[in-house]
Amino acid sequence: MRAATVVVIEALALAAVELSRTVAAGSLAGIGGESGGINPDGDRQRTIDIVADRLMREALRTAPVAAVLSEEAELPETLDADAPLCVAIDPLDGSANLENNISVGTIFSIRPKAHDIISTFFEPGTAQCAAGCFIYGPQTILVLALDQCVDCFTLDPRTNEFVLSACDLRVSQDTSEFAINASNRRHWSGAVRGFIDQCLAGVDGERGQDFNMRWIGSLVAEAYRILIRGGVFLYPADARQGYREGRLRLLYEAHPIALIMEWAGGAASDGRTRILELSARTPHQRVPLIMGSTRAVRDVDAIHQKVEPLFESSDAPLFARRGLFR
Ligand code: FBP
Repeated sequence: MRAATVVVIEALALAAVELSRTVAAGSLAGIGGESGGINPDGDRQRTIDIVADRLMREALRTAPVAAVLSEEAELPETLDADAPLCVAIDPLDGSANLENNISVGTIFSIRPKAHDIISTFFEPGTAQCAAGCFIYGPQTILVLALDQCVDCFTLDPRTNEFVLSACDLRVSQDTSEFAINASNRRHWSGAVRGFIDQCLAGVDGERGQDFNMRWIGSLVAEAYRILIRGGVFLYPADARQGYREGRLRLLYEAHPIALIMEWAGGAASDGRTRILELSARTPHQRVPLIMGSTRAVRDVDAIHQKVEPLFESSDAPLFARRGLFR
C-alpha cells in the first residue's frame, strides 16, 4: 500500500509543477476570470479552478487510484475500480485570492479503498494513509504527511523537482498567535467569542499573555504558518445561513489538514470532537475547524464543553459584561 501511495503523490507532484507555472503566470496564462460554472457548493468556478481540476484528474488517472472526489464535481469519479486507493482533493483552494497575488494551494487526502468507493469516503479521517498540500506562493512547497511524520519539499524551478527542505516538522505546543475572520464575530457562538475575548484581553486576561492576530483567508497558507511558528486557526460554525456547520469541507480540507497537524504534534477539532474521528455523511460536507498548537485547541474544546447552546445571543448572562467570559 505504501508503494502505491508514493506513486499517487508523485503523480500529483508532476501536476503541481505544471499548475504552479500556470498560477505564477497569472493573467499572462490567459485563464483569469470566471468560467461561468458553479461548483457543487454553489461557489462560482474560475477558469483556473477548472484547469487545476483537469490537471489533477489527469495525473490521478496514471496512478493506482480507484476514485477521485474533487471539490469541483458533485460525485466521486471512478478511475480504475480495481485500484487500491481513493483520493479526495481540492485542486485549487482559495483561488479567489489569486487576483491579490496571495498564496493558494492544492489539498489532497489519500485513503485505502474500502469494500466500495462511496463507503471509502464515508470512513473517518483516521482511515487516511497520507495527506498533503502544495502551496503556490513565493516558493512552491509540498507539505507531506506520510509514515506518521510531516516533511516539507520545495520545488526547484531549475530542475522541476521537489527537494526535501524540512524534516519532521513539529507544531509548537503553545502559541501566542491566533487566526480567525474577526468580521464574523457577531455571528459566532458564545464559546468562540469567549476564547477570542480571552486572547484579546492579553496579559490582563485569564490567559495571561498578549496575542498577535493573523488572517490570510487561504487555508494552506494558514496551515503552513502554524507548522512553522505555531498558532491556532479557527473557522468555526456560525449563525449565518449556510455556516451552521462551518465553511470548510471535511473530506478535502479538514481531514487532510488535521492529519498534517496531528502527525506534526498539533491538534485539530470541530470544537468538540477530533476532526480525524469525524465521518462525512455527504461528499461535500462542511465542518467547523480549529487547528494548531495542541494547548490552544484543547482550550477551545474545553470552552465548548461548558457552553450551550451553540449560538447564544451576546446579551445572554453567560456572555454579558460581567459574565463567564468577560
Ligand atoms: P474555497 O474552497 O471556496 O476556495 O474557500 C476556502 C477558503 O478560501 C479557505 O482557504 C479559507 O480559509 C477560507 O475560505 C476563507 O473564508 P472567508 O473568506 O470566509 O474568510
